Amino acid sequence: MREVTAYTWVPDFAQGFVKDLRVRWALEEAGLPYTERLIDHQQKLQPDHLARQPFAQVPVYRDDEGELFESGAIVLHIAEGSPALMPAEAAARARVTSWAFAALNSIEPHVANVTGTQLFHGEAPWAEGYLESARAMMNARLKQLSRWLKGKDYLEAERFTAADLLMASVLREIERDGGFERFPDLAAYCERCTARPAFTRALEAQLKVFAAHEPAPV
Ligand SMILES: N[C@@H](CCC(=O)N[C@@H](CS)C(=O)NCC(=O)O)C(=O)O
Repeated sequence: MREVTAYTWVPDFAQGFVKDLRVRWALEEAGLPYTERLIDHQQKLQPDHLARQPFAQVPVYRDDEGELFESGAIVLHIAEGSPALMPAEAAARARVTSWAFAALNSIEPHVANVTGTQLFHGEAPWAEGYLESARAMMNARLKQLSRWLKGKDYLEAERFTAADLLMASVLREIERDGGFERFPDLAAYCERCTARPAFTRALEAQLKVFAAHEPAPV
């Protein structure tokens, strides 16, 4: 069995971006069926969920081998057993792990500083000044990533891996705010990854849940 814990519903700005999408995408790429365990924003605070995800977040993933949290760890776990997401050779597998950490540790925090400030603190008096420096930091990282990807379709040579899945998941956050204007090559890379049918299926699966749990208008 494979089970993904996700939210019943989130506000519009988050729909299509909740991080269970990464897990759904990995499972779709691997061709592995799964069931959903849906929770709301009260249930995420309850002891039984905190025992599964200490930070009151989603996703959580369960399969016959055990239970995991953190989307990156889950995607790598799924990739371990999936040739669609992970090369066979040991050195190449280790490179995928390097790039997975790079996506989540070297790129995502800078992206989150910008997008989180825009979404949650856009009106704050300090936002404009902070965003200027946060954007500069993010763009410095994106420039380095762009340099690495020059002449490559994917992070490691010819083929899509779990690392591209995570990197594209991070880059999509920038794309929605027009942050790719200076990086058309990264926009093309992100598009190449998210044009995959497995991504479309994963996105549809997430959005279908939200549509089914849309709160009644007040
Ligand atoms: N590092 C975690 C982050 C998970 C995360 O940010 N989850 C969000 C939804 S995308 C969440 O559940 N937020 C609710 C909260 O923090 O209270 C991962 O990648 O799994």
